[in-house]
Amino acid sequence: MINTRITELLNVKYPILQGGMAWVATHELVAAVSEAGGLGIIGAGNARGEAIRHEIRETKKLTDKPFGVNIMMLSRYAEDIVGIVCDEGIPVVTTGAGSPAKYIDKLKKHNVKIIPVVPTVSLARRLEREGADALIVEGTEAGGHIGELTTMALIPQVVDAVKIPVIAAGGIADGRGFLAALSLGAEGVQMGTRFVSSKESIVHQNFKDAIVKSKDRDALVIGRNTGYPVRALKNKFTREYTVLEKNGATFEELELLSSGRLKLAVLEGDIEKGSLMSGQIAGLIEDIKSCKEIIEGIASEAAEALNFVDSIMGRGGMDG
Ligand code: TUI
Repeated sequence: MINTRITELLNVKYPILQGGMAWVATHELVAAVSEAGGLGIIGAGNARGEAIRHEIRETKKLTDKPFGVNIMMLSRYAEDIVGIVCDEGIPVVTTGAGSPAKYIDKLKKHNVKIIPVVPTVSLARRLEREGADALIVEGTEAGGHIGELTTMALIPQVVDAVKIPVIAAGGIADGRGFLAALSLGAEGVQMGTRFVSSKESIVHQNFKDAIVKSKDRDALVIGRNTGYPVRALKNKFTREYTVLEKNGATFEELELLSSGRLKLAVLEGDIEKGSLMSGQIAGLIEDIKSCKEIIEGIASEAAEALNFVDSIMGRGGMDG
């Protein structure tokens, strides 16, 4: 039994969220995570509103458990999707790649809980003031678009700066990471890469195999100069990008090179030309498991990790 303000807020058995990843987090994965007792989250990415309405309806056919929608703030359809989420009675929205401040009032009016991803203490403070219900605090270990600070350093600083509950993300894929996040004061975790490499994700087998094969230093950052750094597994695409970046390519040239690359990896399994967005924890992932195995595994591994800590600290704590 895991009980935190996040399990209460989201009405879920486990305080484990699945990152709302573009192309990856479709109804199949989302329903599997929610059915397993976590919170599945549809990744809207750059998709049009009607495509997301379709994903929502398909998810509802597969589960009657709560699930959310992630709205990517750089998307030109973000506002449309806010409207659709309110229409469809979705209980929770997460956001990424920018501040959702201008949508908070509308979401609140429709009883939608709002949980922004934040990469800094200052944005965490601001969004708490503006009415966020909780925060996903994401370290630079994460995959996709990232901030600069590590999970280890950022989580306790945000926990001390705000009163609303914090969900840790970036670098977590098992029960040890989950327990570590709780130790830092988080009341839940969000995982992306671990769920990309799950049985139920629709990601092409080549991409899943690349995660399983990857080692500690394989998930690197491209696009630091553009202001939109992205972490992905190294391959032909990241090498080409890095060369262009070093040679002073313009933002537009780099955009053009990146366009369509995530879809290429996820749907077509092109692991050389595609963008294999993954976190640093990819190196830890050794097998493809079902979402139920992942989530239940985390609960039992966390209990084991706690026993290990207990054996060091002495049961009954430091004084015992
Ligand atoms: O959003 C993500 N991960 C993503 S979004 C994405 S699509 C994309 N591709 C290329 C460039 C940009 C986007 C692929 N992966 N994770 C959550 C996240 N949000 N990480 C960092 C942030 C973030 C960054 C800045 C959140 C807020 C923010 O605010 C800046 C400001 O003050 O407005």
